[in-house]
Formats: sequence, structure tokens, C-alpha cells
Amino acid sequence: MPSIDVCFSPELLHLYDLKGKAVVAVDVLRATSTMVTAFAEGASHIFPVMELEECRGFAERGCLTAAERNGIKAEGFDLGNSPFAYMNGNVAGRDIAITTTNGTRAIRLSEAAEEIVVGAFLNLQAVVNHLRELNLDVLVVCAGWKGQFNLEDTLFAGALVERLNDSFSYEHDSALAALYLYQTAKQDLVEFLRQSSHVRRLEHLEIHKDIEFCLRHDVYDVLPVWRHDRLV
Ligand code: 3SL
Repeated sequence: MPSIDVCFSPELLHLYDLKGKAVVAVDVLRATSTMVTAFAEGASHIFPVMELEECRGFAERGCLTAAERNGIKAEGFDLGNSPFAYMNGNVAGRDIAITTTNGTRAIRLSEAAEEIVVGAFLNLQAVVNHLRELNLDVLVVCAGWKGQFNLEDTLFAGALVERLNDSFSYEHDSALAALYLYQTAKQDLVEFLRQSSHVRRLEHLEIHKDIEFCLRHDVYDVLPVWRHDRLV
């Protein structure tokens, strides 16, 4: 039986051997939710990069460029990191280069894995179906916040563990902890996260509707997968 494990922060990735594993990279608020939305809206490819300058350079290749730092859209880029900014028919058929504070970092630091998929509550069941087919050991890589643990990515990990419960074993207690947390919170994730650091940060920036949207389950049947240098 394959195993499922949870890495609570990209800073802890050195503890894991990614070789032969499937990584689910998650940044529920908001990077991976936004990427899933972009693909659902018809984006062709997404190039997640770590640095602002590198991202800016993709404009020459005809890409839309998207950047967020500390919750705010970076100046001079086409898009920020709100899923709603990708819903105006503006991304259909386009390639997008994106850099965010934590989410794009979680993806790029997982490149040693056999496979990387991008997960969010919005595409939870699509992730579950894919992992069942793959039958590899799974590591959920939570983006966290600047190296710190966060609740929302851990809740996503718990939701994934719950849905895979019958056919995956737990390698470490992190998977169990995520599961127990999700089971405590799932009746009302918005309420459970009200005091969490990133919800407070976003609320302070007057970003409200993104939170409720990113916590919806199974809105999109899309699965962004890392291939060579991009998500397809
Ligand atoms: O940290 C990130 O990658 C972002 O998702 C953070 S924010 O939700 O855009 O503030």
C-alpha cells in the first residue's frame, strides 16, 4: 500500500526523499487555488517561478505575467494572485508566468519528485483520482508562510488524507495530525480559519471573497501537472 505524508513547510523538505514520490504542492490561500482557476478558465501553461525579475522576463515570450508579494499584486505585472482576476476571459489560450510569496516556491522546491501536481480545495477530487491511479507514495508539500506552518494548507492535506484513507498508509504523524485537524474544522472552514494568520492578513488587505471561494471543495475538474519547466 502506498503511503501519504505531509511536509508542513518547504523549509522542512530536506527531511524528505522526493525521489519516486508524487508531490501535491498546495497553497490554498491563494496561489494554487488561483492556478487551478486559471486552468479552468482555459490557460494553456503556467510557469511558476521564484523571483520577480525572472517572471517579468517571460513577457518577452508572450506570456501574461502575474506576481504577488505579501498579499499584494506586484507593480508592473499583468495580474496578481486573486482567482477572480483570472475569470474575465483574459487567460483563455494564454501562457502565464507567476511568482508568489510562498506557493510558487513550494512547487519549484519539489522538482526532485517523480511527479508534482498542484492541489487546492477547488480541485480536491481531481487530485484524489489522479493519486489513486498513480499509486506512488505521496508527499503533500504545504507552502506555509515564509517557512512557518499554516492552518489552511494543513486542512487541505487533511482533506486529502480523509479521501485516500482506504488505500494509503500514513508514514508519519503529520498525516494523522492533518486528518484530525480537518475533521475538527470541516463543518465550517471559513469560521475555523477566522483567527488564522493569513486570513487575518488578507482581511487586513480587504481581500474577503477570495477566502470563501478558495475554501470551496470540488469546483473544478482540472489537474495542473508539472512537466519539465511548466504546469500543463
Ligand atoms: O504566499 C503565496 O504564495 C500567496 O498565495 C499569498 S497570497 O494569498 O497571495 O497573499
